[in-house]
Amino acid sequence: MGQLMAKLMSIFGTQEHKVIIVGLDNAGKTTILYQFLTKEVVHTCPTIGSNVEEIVLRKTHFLVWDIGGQEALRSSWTTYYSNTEALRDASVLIFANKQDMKGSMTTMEISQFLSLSAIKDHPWHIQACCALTGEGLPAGLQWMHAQATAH
Ligand code: G3D
Repeated sequence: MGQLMAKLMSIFGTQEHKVIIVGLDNAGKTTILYQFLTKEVVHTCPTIGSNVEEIVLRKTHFLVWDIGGQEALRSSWTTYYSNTEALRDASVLIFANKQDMKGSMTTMEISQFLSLSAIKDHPWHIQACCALTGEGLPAGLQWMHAQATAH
């Protein structure tokens, strides 16, 4: 059945990819997701749940789970990982949000601080953005789309 669905989806040109958003409280996760949902370049489906939204970009469906960042919830993160492609072909997109704020770290500084260059087994990309204006978000989404359709 799963294979049949995969075949049908490939015939009709739609692919679904599960995405999880993690980050500290107040980082801007909800604002970023909201920006994606309100931009005209992206078609969205009605809200699936309080923290699950579907974003469709050029026939590629992203089922996006904002699973919050509160420490108390972190032990439950792994329950969201099944079928996220997170453990196998995961790509990691880091949004360096709040670039409008004075003193915000640059992508270069964040890369060094998080030792991102040490990530060798997954493609990763750091994208400067400002979720309030939406600046930088389309570029991040394009990267995500390119990664998703490359596999
Ligand atoms: P979270 O979902 O990660 O917890 P939110 O974070 O999306 O709720 O955002 C937390 C606060 O940061 C919000 O402010 C939001 O407006 C603000 N914020 C998000 N992105 C940016 C940004 O790029 N620049 C600036 N300056 N602020 C941003 P409030 O005041 O509503 O709590």
